[in-house]
Amino acid sequence: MYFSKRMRNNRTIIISNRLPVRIERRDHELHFIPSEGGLATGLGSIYQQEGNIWVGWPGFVPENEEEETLVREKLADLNLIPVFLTEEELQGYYEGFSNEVLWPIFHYRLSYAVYNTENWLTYKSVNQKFASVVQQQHIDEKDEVWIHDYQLMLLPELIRQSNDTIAIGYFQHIPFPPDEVFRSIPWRDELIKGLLGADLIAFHTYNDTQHFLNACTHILGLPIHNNCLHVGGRSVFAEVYPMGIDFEKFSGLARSTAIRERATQIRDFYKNRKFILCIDRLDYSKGIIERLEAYESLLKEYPELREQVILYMLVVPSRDTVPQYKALRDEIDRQVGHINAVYGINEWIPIAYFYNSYPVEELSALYVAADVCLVTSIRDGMNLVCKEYVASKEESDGVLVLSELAGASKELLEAIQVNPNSVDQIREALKQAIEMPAEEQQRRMRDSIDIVRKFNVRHWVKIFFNRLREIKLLQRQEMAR
Ligand code: GDG
Repeated sequence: MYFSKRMRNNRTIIISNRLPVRIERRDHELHFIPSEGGLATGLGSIYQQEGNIWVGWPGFVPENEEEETLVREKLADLNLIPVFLTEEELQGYYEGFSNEVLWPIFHYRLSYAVYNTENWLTYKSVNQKFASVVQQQHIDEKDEVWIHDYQLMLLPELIRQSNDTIAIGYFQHIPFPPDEVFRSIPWRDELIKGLLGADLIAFHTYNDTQHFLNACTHILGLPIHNNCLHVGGRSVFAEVYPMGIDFEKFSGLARSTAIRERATQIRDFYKNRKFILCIDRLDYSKGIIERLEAYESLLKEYPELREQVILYMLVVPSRDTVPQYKALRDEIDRQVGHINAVYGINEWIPIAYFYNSYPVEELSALYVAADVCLVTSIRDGMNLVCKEYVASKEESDGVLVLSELAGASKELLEAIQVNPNSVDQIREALKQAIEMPAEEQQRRMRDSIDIVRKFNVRHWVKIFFNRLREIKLLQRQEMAR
């Protein structure tokens, strides 16, 4: 089912690299599994409304045209519009440019960037392909478009070119680096110009927003008034919208009998030892190696803690065809093997390490079971794991040890904050967390819970759209003058 102009007169179009669905081929049949991710939840109430759509790659390369048509039709029933990408396009746009240039540079890892003109050209052509798919949806000047993340930085301007007055918002889920770091990218001017097609450009933190604004003045020489840029007669705003989580979902799961029983089972299995939990995608930005070093240092410096603690580390497979990710995985295997071999005894293995992905119910049970949640990101746009942990702690004690370099540190001020590059700081924070009196745990957690509950993902969506509409109104009034 396609939407025609006649069917309705005002729509919201969400665009992201991935659609909020996973397609699996099992027993010669295709299965469509909705994503449970935070973005899908937050935007669910929007794109599922009749007439609204979500445009993105379905995470699936069809075998033939017939299969492509089938997928297209099935997705249309869910208000999802696919952008099909070939293996070559995925290689150049996603793995090559997005993950080997933008991801490392935006996470301050200059030496990890691999500049390749072919990949840049593919990134451009894939952004163009997204724009064409959006155009085919007959967008109207009254429609609203919300583009997500760094894979689609050129898209705001591409859509703007054929839609002068349409409302376009862009949200970047990862950090924006200082302008001199951003300058390293040979194609930086085009990337900024691409974003400036939007009316509202948003980030998780104040610093990211400032870095972006600095890049606009220092690299493109654009004048700025407060947080407002004037581009081709349009006012473009750069603002801070820290993303929240589906609080009710995580607090509800944590309260349920099934999850509580599962949490008790987990604790029993690990003999009620102090349970330190880490959950991350496999990524060098998450500081996994640094954390392992700190944990080893804890066992070395405080031998009395051996057998008293367990580090439960869940690493979710991600991008492991990119060489740096493969190397990271090997290094984690080596370090975990080393620590378990050197410090472990028959009755106790210091690290329970899983390279896997679990259902959200299991994640929730781990959050409930954990005495400590340890987040050591070297850079992180926000970090939702720590917020999910907080939301799961209304009825059980726990301490959050949080990197000061994760966006969430700007909100969760009651966490024990550490510099993730300091093995000593992480080690001492772990010790403090393990020994923290229950009363202090509860007091600190209560404050964090209040913040995570209030600034939840629905609130985030609501205030973003309110602001986008307000900006549009302002622009229209300016133009009418
Ligand atoms: C990017 C930015 C920013 C993890 N393992 C499993 C699983 N997860 C879920 C978690 C959480 C999400 O994945 C991870 O979110 P993060 O925010 O921690 O990290 P990124 O994936 O790097 O996300 C980040 C975010 O975008 C949002 O703007 O915060 O800074 O890098 O929700 O629960 N979910 C399931 N099984 C798992 O094994 N079901």
